[in-house]
Amino acid sequence: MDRFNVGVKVVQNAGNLLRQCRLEEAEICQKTSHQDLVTLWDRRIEQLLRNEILTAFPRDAIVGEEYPSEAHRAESVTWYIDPIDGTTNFINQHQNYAISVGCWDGNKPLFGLVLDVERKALYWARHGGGAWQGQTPIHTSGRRELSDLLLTTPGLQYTFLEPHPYQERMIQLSRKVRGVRCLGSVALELCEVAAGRADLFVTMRSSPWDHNAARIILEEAGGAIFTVEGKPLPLNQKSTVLGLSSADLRDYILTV
Ligand code: 2AM
Ligand code: CA
Repeated sequence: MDRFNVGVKVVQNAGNLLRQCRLEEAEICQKTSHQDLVTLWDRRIEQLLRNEILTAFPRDAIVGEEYPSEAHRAESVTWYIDPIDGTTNFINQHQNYAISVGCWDGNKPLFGLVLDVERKALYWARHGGGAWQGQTPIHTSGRRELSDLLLTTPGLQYTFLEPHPYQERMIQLSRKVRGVRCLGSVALELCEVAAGRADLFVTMRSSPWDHNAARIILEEAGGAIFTVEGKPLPLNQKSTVLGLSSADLRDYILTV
């Protein structure tokens, strides 16, 4: 099996396990605060993903949320994995959370997989092969007027309420767009833009495992991704993120 097929199999196996699990209160821990949680299942699923990927491709590197990165190995291929993107949703809603697996060869995208676990919806893209939800091709929306656009952001407080250098710009943007939605998962929200159900995505904080799978899907769907300053999004660092249904919107959004 090639990397893509191994990735799909591993993500589906992990999704089947998560759908069946019943989370106990004692399995929830605080990482840095009561708003930054991790569960036993984040760790279990990351272990499962790591084991299955490394069994098939022992020379690949893995960058995941819950364990230290594997040192770079003989191959230049790196898998960016988030076992649960939207942990708070997983805990409180048992829906609107994803498994995210992005595979890159150096800085060249290979494929991205984002599984909306409870909806059993797999978003996927191979570089140069378009973007898909299951068997259906997906594409970003053609909306271009600011007043027609739907903005999605995973954390209302971080984007609009807490002070940061772009706060005033974000508040202005929220007044000019058609509406603001907040799902609580970077990967799923970028896929919402990829599928044309939202037009803009903004977050002040995202990690490589949050966005490195969905960014491939968004770009293959016709969209574009930058930092909120409109710069190229780094592959290996935490960053702000601006996701767009089209690269044409970049200058328009940056001057709001
Ligand atoms: P997580 O569920 O994997 O933690 C909403 O909280 C979104 O922001 C989720 O995608 C969440 O990922 C991500 N997120 C939460 N805390 C974060 C942090 N400190 N830095 C970057 N992303 C974070
Ligand atoms: Ca996570």
